[in-house]
This record gives sequence, C-alpha cells and structure tokens, in this order.
Amino acid sequence: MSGRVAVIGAGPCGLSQLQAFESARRGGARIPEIVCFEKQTSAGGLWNYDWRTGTDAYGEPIHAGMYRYLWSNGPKECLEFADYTFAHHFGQPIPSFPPRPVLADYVLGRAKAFGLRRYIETNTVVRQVSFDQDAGSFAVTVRNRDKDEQRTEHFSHVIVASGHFSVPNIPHYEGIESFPGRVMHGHDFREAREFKGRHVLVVGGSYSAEDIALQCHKYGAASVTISYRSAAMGFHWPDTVDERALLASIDGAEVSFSDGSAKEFDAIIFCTGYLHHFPFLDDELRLRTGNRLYPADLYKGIFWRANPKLMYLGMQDQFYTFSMFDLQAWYARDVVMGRIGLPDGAAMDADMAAWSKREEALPDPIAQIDFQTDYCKDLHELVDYPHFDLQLLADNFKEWEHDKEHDILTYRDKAFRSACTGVLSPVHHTTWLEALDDSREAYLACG
Ligand code: FAD
Ligand code: NA7
Repeated sequence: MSGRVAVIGAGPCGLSQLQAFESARRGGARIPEIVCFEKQTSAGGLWNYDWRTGTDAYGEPIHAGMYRYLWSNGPKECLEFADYTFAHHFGQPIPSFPPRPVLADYVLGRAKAFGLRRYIETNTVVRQVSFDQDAGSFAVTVRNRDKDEQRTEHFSHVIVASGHFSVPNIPHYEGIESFPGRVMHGHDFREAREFKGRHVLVVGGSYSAEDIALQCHKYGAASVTISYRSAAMGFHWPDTVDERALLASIDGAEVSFSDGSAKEFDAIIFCTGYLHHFPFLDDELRLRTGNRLYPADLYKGIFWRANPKLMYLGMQDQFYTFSMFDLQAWYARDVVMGRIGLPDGAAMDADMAAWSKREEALPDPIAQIDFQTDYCKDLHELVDYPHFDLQLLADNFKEWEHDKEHDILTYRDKAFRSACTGVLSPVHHTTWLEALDDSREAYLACG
C-alpha cells in the first residue's frame, strides 16, 4: 500500500508500533514504508540505563530516568506481550517483578526476534513536525547526530511515541537556594547508595516518591521523609520512613512543613512528576495535557482529533504499559492501513466525552484499573492482536494494589499468573529487600 509513516521514538511504544506493522507484513499484507527516528544510540527508551544526567554526548537532554536497582513496580504479568511471552523469551519461568535489565532484555528481545531494527534510524533527533494542508502531508525535520546532518522528509502519517516521563516537573520552594545539600529531581536519581546514612526528603505522593523512598531505605538511608501535596500514600512504612504534609519553606538545612513540623535534611529529591513536552511539534499538533488516564483531544486515546493522521501512543497515565501500547499500536496500524475507519467528528467527540466524563468520576485506584482495562478491551475488540485474558490482568492489578497496602516492603515477593499462558510464576530466590544485585544473571539464577 502507499503511504509513509514516521514513528518518533523507539521506546516500548515505538517498538510496539513497528511490531504491529511487521506482524501485518509477516501475515502477507502490504504495509506502508515505516521510518522510526530514535535520538538515543539504541532502542529501548527509558529502559536503557544511562549513567549520565543533564545532557548527553551531543548536548541533548538525557532521556533516560531509570536508576540502578530499579525493579518493576508492577507484576510482569500485567505487561506481557501476547505475541511474545516471557516464557518464550527466557526459556524458563521467571518471577513476577524483574529488575530493569531483565525487562529491557525482554523488550529488546522481541524487537530482535522480529527484525525491527531495520525500521529504526538511531542517533537521530526529530526537530520539527509541521503539517502542510495543501499537500496533505507532514514535513518532518530530523538531525542525524552521527553525520551531523539535518534533513526534512515527508510523511502521510506521524506517530508520536516519544514518552512523557522524561522531562521533569520541578517546582520552586521558598528558601531552596539556601539548602546546603543535594537537590535533584527523580529523573536524575541513579544510585541509592549515595544516600546511605543520610536524611532524605522526598517530595511527591505517587509512584516515583514511593519507589525512590523505598530504594533509599533499602540501601541504608538514615531516614526518609515523604512530603505530599494532596494525600499521603498511607502505606505501612518501615520505622525510618514517614509521610508529612507539604513542605512550606526551607531555611538552610531545615525544612518546615505545612503541618507545623520541621526537620533537617541532607538531600531533597523532587518526585513531582513529568511534563508532556513536545518541542518538536507545531502548536496546532501539540498535545497539551497533564498525567491522566484519558488525555483530552485524543480519539481512542490515540488519534489527534484535529488531524487524525497524527497519532500519539502511551500518553496516558499508566497502570497498563506494554500490553496497552501494543493494543494502541495495532489499532493505529489498522487505521493507517484502512482496515478500521474513523467515524465522523461528532461521533469522535461523543466517544471522547463519554470516556472523559467517566474518568472524572473515578473514585479510587481500583476504579482506575477497571477504567484502563475497559479502554484496553475497547481497542482489542477491533484488532487481530492475540488473545490474552484482560480480566485476569485486571485482577492481578487489584491483587497487587492489596499487596502494597498489606506490606509495601514485600509486595515484590509475590507471584502472579500469566494472562497469556495461564501459568503461575515462581517465587524469586531472594526477597526484594535482600536482593542487592539487580543483574540479569543474578535474577535468572535458580534458587
Ligand atoms: P519512553 O520509554 O520514554 O521512550 C521514548 C523514546 O522516544 C526514547 O527512546 C527517546 O529517546 C525517544 N525520543 C524522545 N524524543 C525524541 C525525539 N525528538 N526524536 C527522536 N526520538 C525521541 N513502566 C512499567 O511498566 N513498569 C515499571 O516498573 C516502570 N518504572 C518506571 C520507572 C521510571 C523512573 C519511569 C520514569 C517510568 C517507569 N515506567 C514503568 C513507565 C515507562 O514510561 C514505560 O514503561 C515505557 O518506557 C513508556 O514507553 P514509551 O515508548 O512511551 O516512552
Ligand atoms: P506522577 O504519577 O505524575 O506523580 C507526580 C506526583 O508529584 C504527584 O503525587 C503530585 O502530587 C506531585 N506533585 C506535582 N507537583 C507538585 C508540587 N509542586 N509540589 C508537590 N508535589 C507535587 O509521577 P511519578 O514520577 O510519581 O510517576 C511517573 C512514572 O514514573 C510512573 O509511571 C512510574 O511507574 C514511574 P498530587 O498527587 O498531584 O497532588
């Protein structure tokens, strides 16, 4: 078929998109020409560990934000590829909460098995995307950093898969200039041992705050205080970890909180989330949203309402990750290839309004899980992505939530059942709290 598709980013979302087209090709379909531009030197997105912070060797902002000793914060059974299972990739059953190198190996393993590399131009940054109304196509300007060359190419469709957990949101607090210790955002956190014996303040009340606090505790911080804006996470923290209301001001090493308490700290780590940041998109193409389950202006959570030839993947807040990305990618592919038609504007608006209204009324994480499950089911209905048990997957998420509430230090020691194979995973040979080696070899070694 005719058409030319640009995919921006070869992280998990971009790779899902390439996988979707490749699987159609292997099924005998004629697919459009696909070019995936990736600014890093290899695919993998955030799952690539980078020791650097700030800027990279070419002066570009570092994309990577994962740290050493990061283990999956959800069961792997909740992100398994239905067309490439963990059992298939590793050739052995593996436990439910793998460390980063193991998940990176899995994501890149599927890409290798399906030969996706051929679609990707690495070390190439997308600088500008504009839509030419008269030509009905996109002009995409990229810089190949190896060659130090800029060029513009034209595409019928653009799929933005550049992620939204990479550009940190960093608030200002009065007096912070006077703080004598380390101040950083979680995006630059790499090594928990840096905080051994230290008193650490973590600002934020979500996944990053939770996990960075746990990492600091695990690797020997003297104390960790988590300062929240809206609500305490309320887990049963170990004795050296506590939660307090939002910080109000900073005076030297002393931080005052809005509940009237104060404490001295050695370091402040902002875990205050990320910005959806697309400096390479023209204004009329740019998604503007916070981190939410149903971002506005995206029909089916994918298609830019004002111009559906532009698509976004993975822009939602995420319970579901890789499996949702696959479903989005399959759906986007089928629209590009004319297998699925888009309805008229009014029908798109009505559909988006219904999802948004439902999102606004969600009372708690369990309802949020059901919402994202239904979203995935809605996508799955129309595409030929292999069957997997989305209801079991939702049940896994809910069990995981309960495990965390029961004991935040042991939730990663639990085992879950695969929604693809039905098989219960083994329990890991070492508890998460005692496992200090996050290498693939250590993780895969038998007990
Ligand atoms: P990314 O992984 O961010 O990939 C985007 C890609 O686009 C990158 O390779 C980047 O280099 C490229 N790119 C960006 N801009 C350009 C440009 N202008 N030109 C060319 N290329 C560009 N998810 C889980 O499922 N489990 C976890 O345990 C988990 N832990 C996390 C921990 C941290 C600290 C963070 C930040 C996120 C975590 N996530 C986790 C969520 C994570 O975002 C997803 O798993 C996944 O990486 C999202 O994939 P993506 O492709 O959308 O984005
Ligand atoms: P999230 O989930 O977007 O959460 C951001 C948190 O930061 C959230 O609790 C916010 O509070 C808090 N926040 C935002 N701005 C401020 C200010 N100004 N002051 C205090 N607190 C603030 O991002 P995460 O980094 O936790 O998680 C993103 C991904 O990384 C996730 O997928 C994980 O798997 C890893 P709020 O609750 O809105 O009041």
